[in-house]
Parts: sequence; C-alpha cells; structure tokens
Amino acid sequence: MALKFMTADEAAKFVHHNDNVGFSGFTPAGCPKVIPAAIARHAKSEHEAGRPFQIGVFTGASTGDRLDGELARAEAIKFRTPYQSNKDLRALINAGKVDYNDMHLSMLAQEIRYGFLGKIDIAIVEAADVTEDGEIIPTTGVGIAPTICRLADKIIVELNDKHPKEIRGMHDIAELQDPPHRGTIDIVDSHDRVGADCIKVDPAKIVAVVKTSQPNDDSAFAPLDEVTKAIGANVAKFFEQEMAAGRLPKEFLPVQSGVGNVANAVLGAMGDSEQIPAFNVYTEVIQDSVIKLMKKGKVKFASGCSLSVSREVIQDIYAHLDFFKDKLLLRPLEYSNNPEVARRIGVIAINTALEADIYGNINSTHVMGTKMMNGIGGSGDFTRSGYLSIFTTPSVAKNGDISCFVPMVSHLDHSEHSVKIIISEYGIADLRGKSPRQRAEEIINNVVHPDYRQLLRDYLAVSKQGQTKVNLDACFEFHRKFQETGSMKNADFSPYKK
Ligand code: 0RQ
Repeated sequence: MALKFMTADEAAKFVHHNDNVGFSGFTPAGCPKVIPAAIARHAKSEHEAGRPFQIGVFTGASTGDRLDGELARAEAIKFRTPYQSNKDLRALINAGKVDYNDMHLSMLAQEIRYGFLGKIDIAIVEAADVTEDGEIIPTTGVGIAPTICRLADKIIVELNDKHPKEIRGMHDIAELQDPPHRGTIDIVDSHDRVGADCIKVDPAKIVAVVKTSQPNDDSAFAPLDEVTKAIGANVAKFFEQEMAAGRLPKEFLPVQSGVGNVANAVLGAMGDSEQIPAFNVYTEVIQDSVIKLMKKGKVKFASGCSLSVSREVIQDIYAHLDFFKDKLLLRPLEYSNNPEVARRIGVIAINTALEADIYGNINSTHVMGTKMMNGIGGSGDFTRSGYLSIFTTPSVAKNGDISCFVPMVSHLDHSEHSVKIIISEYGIADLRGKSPRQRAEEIINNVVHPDYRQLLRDYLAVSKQGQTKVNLDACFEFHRKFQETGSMKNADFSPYKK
C-alpha cells in the first residue's frame, strides 16, 4: 500500500477534540518533533473560532518542549499520563487545569490494554524508516509505541532522516500478553532479546507520513559540583564495601540509574573505581555517561527504553554503529521497566529523592506535599523489585533552607519497606535489617546536613514511643516553618509534648 506523504499541518487534521493520542518516545528521544506543534496550531485556531479542542496525551514518559510544551501553551491538553517534566505543563497541572495521572511507568501499556484509561484513538510515532507493508523502525525512544500502534485506529508516522535506517536491529519490540495468558519473560541477562526488530502494523492504518529532519533536543548537563561529586563518590564507595563484604557477586549486577546530574555523577564515579568491574546497564534512560563508560570498556551492554543523549553523543553513536549496535538495545517500556525482570536479573536501582524522612520513606514527586515536580516515573518499578534499592539526594535544597531529610515525608512514593540505602554528600545510611529506631539514628548520623541533625533529634525527643516514634502534631514542623518563615532551620519542637 503506497505511503501517504503530507505536511504536518495536513496530518494534524486527523486529530480531533477529545481524542486520546498516543505518542512514541521517552524523554525527548523518539518523540515526534513537528506534528505536536501542528496539533497545537490547529487547537489555537479552533479556540479562536470558539470551538473546544483538547486531547488526552499518552507517552512513554516525559517528552521534549516540542510536544508537551507546545501543546500545553496552546491549552490543548485535557489529560496527561504517565510522566512529564515540562515547566509549562507542570504549571497547568499545579493550577488544576490539566488532569495528570502520575503512574508507575511499567504499568502504562497494560493499563491501556486493560481498558482502564479509555481508548487510544490515534498513534503518532517517530520512525527512522517505514515500509509500505507496515514495518515501522522506531528511533531512539520506544516507550509505549507497540501498544498504541496496535490499539489505535489511525497511525501517523513522523519519518525523521536524522536517524539512519541502519539503526534497525537496535530495538527489541514485543508486547506482553495479558492475564490469564501472560507467560514468563525470557530475559535472564540484560542482552537477551524476546521480540522483533520493528513494529509491525496493518499498513491500512497508516493515514499519514510526515517527513522531517529535526534532531532530538540536546540534553545538556550542568557541570558536576562538589555536592554531586561527593554523592557519586559515596555511591562508588558503598559498592566497593559491598564487593569486599561479598554481598555483591564478583561479576557485579546490572545497574539502573535515574536521570539527571546526580545520576551522571554516580556513573562517572563508578567508572573511575578500580574495584568495580565492568558491568551491564538495565535501565529506562541511557544517558551520555553510559556511552562514555561503554567506550572505556567499563559498561559492557546497556538495555533501555530510550537513548537520551546529547547531540554530540548521538552523532558519535551513528558514526560508529558497528561498535555500538551489539552493545545497545532499546525495548518497550513494559520490558525495560518490568518488575519481574528487575527482580530476576537483580537490578541495582539508584534513584533520586526530593525528600526522605528519618525512617526511609521517600517523596520523589511533590514539593511541600502539594506541587507536582515531575512524577514517579520508573523509580518505583525498579525500587520495589531491585536487588538493592538506593536513593541519592543532596542533604539540603534552596541554599540550605530546606532539609531533604524531614521528620515525615509530605508525600509518599517509596515506602520504608522498599528503600534499602540512602546516600547524600555526607555519607551512606544503610537501612537494611534495621528497626525504625535504628534507621532514624543511621540517617541522622550519616546523611543529614549537620545544621539539621539536632533539630531531628529534638523531634524524636517529643515523639511518642512505639514501633515508629511519631508526633502527629509536630511531624510537619519543618514544612510549616519553611512556609511561614522561608527556612526549615526555624523549626522549634520545644512547644510540643510527647
Ligand atoms: O529546584 O530546579 O528550582 O533549583 O528540586 O532538584 O537536586 O537538581 O535534583 O534534577 O536530580 O531532580 C526527584 C525531582 C530530583 C528527580 C527529582 C528542588 C531543587 C531543584 C531539582 P530548582 P535537584 P534532580 C528514572 C526514575 C522522579 C522520577 C524518577 C525526579 C529541583 O530525580 O523527578 O526517579 N525523580 N525517575 O532545589 C523542595 C525539597 C527539594 C526541592 C530538591 N526537598 N523540597 N524542593 N528540590 N529537593 C529511572 C531511570 O531509569 C532513568
């Protein structure tokens, strides 16, 4: 069947008010670059004509500004799931103008299939290649593309020639069967493959192909500062201690590392450690630091859902595809983040917290319990199922006026039952096998900023004895004082009684 080439504005007309639209990609990598802006233009003209136009947006995770940003600024988003990190969209969510379903990423494709989230009307996917018989080669982010392509009535392909057709073979495309017919997933090692090298669709569903030549956004990182460097060094030190104690196998285990500067610093420090052997990566997002370590021979293989690297690094990968092609594998989200696989292969999960409490509960998402930052992302998929679940965080935020360690988290994403290790620039809190009382001591003595240690001890002193010492009147004294006075340092527990 001949492909129907057209402009982005022509293709955008296939999207209607109230449609649920599924987009490929994960982070800006693999997301359509020009069609979302065309939908935004269409939405604006509909609004000017006095007609409503808003859609549900389903993606693998966050996207680039050319997707979430454009659609948010056009007020074209009604519903969003499962994750976002765009400032304009975040503002609308926190103003109550967009309904946001923040969910564990591994569950999205199946919840769409189960019918929990409504019907996907149209799928818009970026491709390195598309054939007349319906073979779609994804680019650098897979996300939920296989599921949305199968379930949608219409598919629009954004064919991006910045990605060579020879990228074919770097993907492992499959979809899980739903219960009661789900079997085991035959991934016992990071490099195991269970699927095909492309997404196969009914070619009759491809209603439009839009050609483009837009690169991925450049994901630049801030240079490492003293705090992120110290956190990275503490993570590497922790692994060295674990190796020496025989609590990690000598060949090491696959690593999942979160996104951002701390994650880059952690991988950098692991790369520099002589005691840590070359390891595999089984993660969501493969960042620049992984590619750097791969070139040094320190990372042997990386499986992920997205290759979210800087423009310089992607050019390097494409220029040396023969070196990278058998070392990189991109999978759909329900495989990259699958808890069954993470538990089986023994993933070491390393993620970042916004705040932690003295018992090891983690808030990754809500500032002061209220405002959405990004979302839980894949952190829960890996934290609950990992061989070891580590959270990193600087000890303080906002020039020291916020302690990232508080008496009680203002929102809970990961509970004390899943979190094993917390690492800040001050050191390592090892929570394994410890009671709440012992965990509080470990955290206060090792990872809390010195300015806040006594305040947290004061809180414990006014808390009721029990399995977990809590004072329900005082547990948000840090947050309250920050909101009233601009600093958690003004917390005062003297008026509280046990
Ligand atoms: O604010 O930007 O205004 O300065 O939060 O904090 O320290 O720069 O940390 O960029 O690594 O983000 C948890 C948000 C950390 C991220 C979070 C303020 C701080 C700053 C950012 P400014 P940092 P990061 C991926 C797994 C959930 C998703 C996930 C995240 C801003 O890691 O979204 O884990 N995680 N996905 O000043 C108020 C506090 C604060 C605070 C920091 N306690 N209260 N503000 N900030 N602590 C899994 C993969 O496999 C990839």
